[in-house]
Amino acid sequence: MLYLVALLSHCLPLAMGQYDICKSWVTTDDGPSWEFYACQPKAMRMKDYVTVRVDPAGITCGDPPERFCTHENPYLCSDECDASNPDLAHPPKLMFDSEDEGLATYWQSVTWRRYPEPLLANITLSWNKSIELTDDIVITFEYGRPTIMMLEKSLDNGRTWHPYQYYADDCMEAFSMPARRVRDLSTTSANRVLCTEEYSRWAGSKKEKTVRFEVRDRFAIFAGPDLKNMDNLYTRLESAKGLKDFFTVTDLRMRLLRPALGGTYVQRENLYKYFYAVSNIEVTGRCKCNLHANLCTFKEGSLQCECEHNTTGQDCGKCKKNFRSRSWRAGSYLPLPNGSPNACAAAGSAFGNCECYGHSNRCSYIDFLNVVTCVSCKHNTRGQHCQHCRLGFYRNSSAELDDENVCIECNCNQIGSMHDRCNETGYCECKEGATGPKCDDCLPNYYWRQGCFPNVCDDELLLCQNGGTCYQNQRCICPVGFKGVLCQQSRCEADKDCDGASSVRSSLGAVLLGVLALQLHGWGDL
Ligand SMILES: *[C@@H]1O[C@H](CO)[C@@H](O)[C@H](O)[C@H]1NC(C)=O
Ligand SMILES: *[C@@H]1O[C@H](CO)[C@@H](O)[C@H](O)[C@H]1NC(C)=O
Ligand SMILES: *[C@@H]1O[C@H](CO)[C@@H](O)[C@H](O)[C@H]1NC(C)=O
Ligand SMILES: *[C@@H]1O[C@H](CO)[C@@H](O)[C@H](O)[C@H]1NC(C)=O
Ligand SMILES: *[C@@H]1O[C@H](CO)[C@@H](O)[C@H](O)[C@H]1NC(C)=O
Ligand SMILES: [Ca+2]
Repeated sequence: MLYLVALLSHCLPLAMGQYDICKSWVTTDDGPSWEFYACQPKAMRMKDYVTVRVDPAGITCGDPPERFCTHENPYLCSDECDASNPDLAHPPKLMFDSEDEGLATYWQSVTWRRYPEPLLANITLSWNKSIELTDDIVITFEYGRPTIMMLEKSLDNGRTWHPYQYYADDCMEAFSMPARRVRDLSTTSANRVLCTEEYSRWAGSKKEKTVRFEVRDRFAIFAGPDLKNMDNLYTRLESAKGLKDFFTVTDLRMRLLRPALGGTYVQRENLYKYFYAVSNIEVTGRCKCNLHANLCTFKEGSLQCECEHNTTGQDCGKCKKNFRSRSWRAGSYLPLPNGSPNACAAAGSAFGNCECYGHSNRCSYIDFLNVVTCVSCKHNTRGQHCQHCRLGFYRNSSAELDDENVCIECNCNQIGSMHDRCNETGYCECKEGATGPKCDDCLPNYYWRQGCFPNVCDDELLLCQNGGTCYQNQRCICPVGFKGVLCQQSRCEADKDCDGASSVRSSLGAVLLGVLALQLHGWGDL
C-alpha cells in the first residue's frame, strides 16, 4: 500500500507549480480517501489590495495650487499641480492605478519651498494581512529618485516598525552605514538590513526611475541566479531562523527624506524643482496562510486565507473548534516535494479519546492506571487532559480551555504571601499584616518594609511623646534628652547625674530597653 501511495503522489499534477494543492482524492488498497499536502496561494499584485496613507497632512501638492519645474527644464516652470482640477491633481491613489495608455500618472508632493527645513514625506501601505514577498518591491519615481530614503516594515499591522533597507547617494553621510549591495550578501547574511547607493545617484530623471527592494537577489543566494533551485530555497526558509519572517510584512513605509537634487547642490533660488513624484509601487507577494491554504480572497476590505486542514483564522493560524486534539502547527515545505500539511486533528481521532485541548501533541498510556494521559502539557497547564492550571497559575475566566492564555500566573508577592499559589480568582494567601490580591499591600496599622510590620508609632494611638516625631510609622525620632520607643523616657530619669561618669550605665540601660522594645515588636509579628 505504501508503494501505491508513493506512486500516486508521484503522479500528482506537480508540474502546475509547487505547493499549489492542499489535498487530493486518492485511491489505495483501503479504498479512496483524501491525502493532504502543504499548500500556499499564488503570488498576486498586492497593490490592488492595499490601503495607503501619506504623511504629513498637506504634503500632497495642489492645495493651494502651485507651479513646479523639473531638473531638465529648471527655468521653464509652467507645470501646475491643482488638487481641485482632476487633470492637474496628483492624489496618492495614482501610485496604484494601472497605466494602460502608457501615460504616467503619479502622486506628487509639494515643492521644497521651506528649505532648509527638510522635505519629509511618509508613504505607508497597509494590507491588514501578513504577506510573503515573492518578488522585488519596485517604486517608480518620476522627475528623479530621492537622494535619501528609507524603507520600513511592520509585521503587526503597524504597531511596531523595523528598518528594511536604507537608500542614499552617500550611505556614510546619510546613515553612517557603509554602502553594500544585496548581490554581495551570502547565505548567512541574506536577511541583513543594509544601505545601498545603487538607487539614489543622479542619472537623469528619465533614465533611472526605479528604487528596488531586492527580493529576487536574496532568493538567488539560495536558489541560484535564475531561481532554478527553489527546493534549496524552501529548505532554507524552513530551517534558517528568521528568514521566512524577513520576507513577511503587513505594512510597508517609504520614508522620503531628501528629494532628487539633479546631481548638484540645492539651488536655493529655484526650489520649485525639488519634490517627490511616485507613479507606481509594485509589491508582489502571496498571502501568508502558514501553508494551510491555496486560495486567498478579498472579503469585506481585507485579504483572507481560505483555510484547509481544519485550520481557521486570517492566516490559518489556529485549529478550528473541535479540531484541537493537538496544538496548531504551520505546514512545512519539508519533506520535498509535497511538504507536510501538519493538519489539525479532530478531538478523539488521532489519539484514541485523549483530548489535550491543544496544549500537548503527545499522549501516553499508563499501564497500571489503565488511562491515556496527555504528556508535557504546555501553556502552564497540567492534568490528564491538560485541563488544569499548574501550581502558581489560575484559570483565566474569559478564556476557553483550548486557549493558549487559559492559565494566568498568580504573581503573588514573594514577601507578603505565604506561598506562590492562589485561588480560582487569582487571590494569594497573605502573611499576617499583608493584604491585596497579590499580598503586596499592608493592612491599616501596618507598614511595608520587606513585609508588613505593625506600626511602632502613628498619629492616633501610638503617639510619640515629649515632642518626638513619628518616622514612617517605623520609629519615633526623639528630641535630645528623651529616649524609648515612644520617647516616653527622659535620658536623665534613671539617675539625676547625667554627666559622663554614669554614661556607661545609662547607655547599658538604653540597650536593655532597646532589646525589650525589639522583643515586644517581634511578638507582634508572630
Ligand atoms: C514618518 O514615520 C516615522 C516613523 O516610522 C516617524 O518617526 C516620522 O515622524 C514620520 N514622518 C512624517 C513626516 O510623518
Ligand atoms: C482587518 O482584518 C480583520 C480580519 O479579517 C477584520 O476583522 C478587521 O476589521 C480588519 N481591519 C481593518 C481596519 O480593515
Ligand atoms: C477536516 O475535518 C473534516 C471533517 O469535518 C474531515 O473530513 C477532513 O478530512 C479533515 N481534514 C484534515 C486535513 O484533517
Ligand atoms: C485571558 O484570556 C483572554 C482570551 O484569550 C485574553 O485576551 C486575555 O489576555 C487573558 N488574560 C490574561 C491576564 O492573560
Ligand atoms: C479567593 O479569595 C478571595 C480573598 O480571600 C475571596 O474574596 C474570593 O471569593 C476567593 N475566590 C474563590 C473562588 O474562592
Ligand atoms: Ca500611476
